[in-house]
Amino acid sequence: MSDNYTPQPEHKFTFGLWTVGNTGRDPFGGPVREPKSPAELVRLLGEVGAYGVNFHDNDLIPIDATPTERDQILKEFRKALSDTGLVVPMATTNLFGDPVFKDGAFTANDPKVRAYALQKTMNAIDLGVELGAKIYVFWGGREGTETDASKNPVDAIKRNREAMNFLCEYALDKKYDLKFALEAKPNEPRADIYNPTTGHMLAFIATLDHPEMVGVNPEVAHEHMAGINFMHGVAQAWEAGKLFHIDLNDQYPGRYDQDLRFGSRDLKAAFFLVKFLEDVGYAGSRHFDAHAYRTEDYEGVKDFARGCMRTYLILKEKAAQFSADEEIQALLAEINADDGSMATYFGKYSAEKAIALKAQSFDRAAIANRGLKYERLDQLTIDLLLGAR
Ligand code: GLT
Ligand code: MN
Ligand code: MN
Repeated sequence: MSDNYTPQPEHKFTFGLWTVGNTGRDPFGGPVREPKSPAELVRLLGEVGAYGVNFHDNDLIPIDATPTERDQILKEFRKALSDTGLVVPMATTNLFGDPVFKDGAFTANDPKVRAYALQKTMNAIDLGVELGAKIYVFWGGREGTETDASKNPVDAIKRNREAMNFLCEYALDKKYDLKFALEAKPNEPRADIYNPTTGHMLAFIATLDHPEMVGVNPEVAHEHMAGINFMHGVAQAWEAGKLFHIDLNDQYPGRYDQDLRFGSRDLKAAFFLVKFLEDVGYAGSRHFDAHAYRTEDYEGVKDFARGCMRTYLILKEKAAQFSADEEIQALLAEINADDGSMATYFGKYSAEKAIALKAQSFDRAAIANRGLKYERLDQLTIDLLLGAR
């Protein structure tokens, strides 16, 4: 049965192989689910109605696979894609799992590690493009420190920049139709990670040789770990033309990286995020970078995946309801009322404007006396979210 909450291809819901393939291992305990092959995971995603699947090079091809094993895995993966109709919109490199990356990849102090990271990424880009990826994510989970005695952060920034410039040139040289999306995270697995927030990433991108082909991949959990408003960061990326991809999940602030089901922790923040993405017409993947609770078997993993998409679609409906709600809209119109009397002072600077504005008198007390009705507006939003309107 199909309803408003049934995922459709146009919703662009995607999952990483590492998300539904997560076996529940954590720092305190081993796996609780048997691993599934990439092809099996594609079929699971097909069953729950996802549009696409993303992967790290080594989610698909183990780091030590032989060429024959590689061919066999790829054959089964392609077959599963064509049987289910799933596509591969994004790919990425695992630059954090292998012990060689214990001091980072592009920012490691050992030049052999830095060179190997570039080589591994070029190969992984080839693999991703071969399977159709148009977005390539860089999450530098190990690009950080435990002790700042080990590395000058300016060196780390320069090494990171050099690597990104090299890889942009590689993609251009190969004539790949590919854009890069940089994903920030403040900490974990390193004690501190460089470029810890989406805002830092945006500033870093502006310093690259090919900023036009590099954007961001903000993740809800990562900005919540930093205790900041995720939607504001997303909006800033969007306004700068840099929202190339998004990782949706949920997270309590101030804790380890929880990667909870989308909307399961802070529904109100999730609502304003969905509302933003839908209002501006964000056309990229809605990628769920989360995993099922460790308590679950694979039926629970499907419940988790279905839940992510269902919550998104319910919130999308709530966003439309917000825009159509007469009382809410009347309040917004009142709050944003503008009699035009100040228009002459805005826009581009001129000396005349500055003189006129300096001569203008303002009744501060009268202006400040006006109540802004945000309490009522917020409660109407809450009523709407709780189904009381
Ligand atoms: C890892 C991390 C995610 C990144 C993935 C891409 S891997 O699971 O926690 O946030 O998006 O490298
Ligand atoms: Mn992520
Ligand atoms: Mn995460």
